[in-house]
Amino acid sequence: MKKQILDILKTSDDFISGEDLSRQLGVTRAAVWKVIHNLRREGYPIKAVTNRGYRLTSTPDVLSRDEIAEMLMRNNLDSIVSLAAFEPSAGSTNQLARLAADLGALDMSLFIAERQTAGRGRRGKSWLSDSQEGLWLSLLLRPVSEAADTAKITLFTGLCVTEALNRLGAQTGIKWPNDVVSKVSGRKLGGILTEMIVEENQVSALIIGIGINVSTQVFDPEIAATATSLRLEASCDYRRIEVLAAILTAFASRYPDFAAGGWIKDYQQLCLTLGRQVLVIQADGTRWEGQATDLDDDGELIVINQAGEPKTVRSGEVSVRGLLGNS
Ligand code: BT5
Repeated sequence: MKKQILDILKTSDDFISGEDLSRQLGVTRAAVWKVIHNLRREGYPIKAVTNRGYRLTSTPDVLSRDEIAEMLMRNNLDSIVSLAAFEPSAGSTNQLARLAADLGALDMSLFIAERQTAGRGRRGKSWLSDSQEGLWLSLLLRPVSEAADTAKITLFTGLCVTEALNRLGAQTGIKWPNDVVSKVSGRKLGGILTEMIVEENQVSALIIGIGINVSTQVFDPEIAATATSLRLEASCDYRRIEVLAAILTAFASRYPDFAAGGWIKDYQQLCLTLGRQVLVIQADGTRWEGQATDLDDDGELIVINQAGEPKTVRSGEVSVRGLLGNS
């Protein structure tokens, strides 16, 4: 009944009386009132006026199981993606996915938390996400194609996310390998963390974690100088459900071509690192500078060092000069 009442409110331009709702649905007015009360608690701004009834005053930024299920259907994604978990709060959606993988979760299972209390970045770094102001999700993939390693799928996902955000009117690019950054401010809008589950020397699942700051206006001091959100960049409101729809649509439409690799040239177009002076910080702490010129077929970065020699950068961390967010 909740979904029916919500659908009626969403499609009606005027107030609708409790009596009409109770008649249409064949329930008591008290039952209608209870549902309205619960919808308000979920965040739907429903105005109630005596003798007129109820009206949804705006389309709110509500993320719920029902909203996600409906969005998947609307975008013909329901046969591709299955919502495996939606939690008001979780440590990390990648962790939720990992536990579900052990229990046999299927390909394209989606895990979402409205807030994360222990969000993770790469190499033990943290991802600050203890608020409903962003989209925090993980996608579990399996069986894993031959071509899928964590590095490549991370780049691929970065491409899909960036294209999706740009389709929504943002101006974003990718800082190699996994930062989604604003082309305007150079600040970090989102990031991707891919983890691999290996069983008996075989990759049994890949977990792709995606974090996007959507409506944040004030950041934790730790990242205040380097982070940004869709809201801050575009000065307009985005709803998490539309960002989710755009990302899943982009991913689902490109994924069949992932193994063929032709997408690397599209990644290059959006990669803000190419053509820039970069500081390469290797895993052992060694630092050197050079000019990032290209990506090879595996998505590894080619950097010309100061002696003019091309070097392939794989595991070292690259920070890009001239851009903020050199995390
Ligand atoms: C990343 O790591 O950028 C990967 C972020 C992945 C987050 C998603 S959310 C869903 C899923 N569940 C998880 O637990 N994680 C994934 P890295 O490149 O290592 O960047 C981490 C650095 O980004 C931190 O050290 C901070 O400097 C910065 N940072 C942390 N939180 C941020 C935020 N909300 N916005 C912008 N920058 C942030």
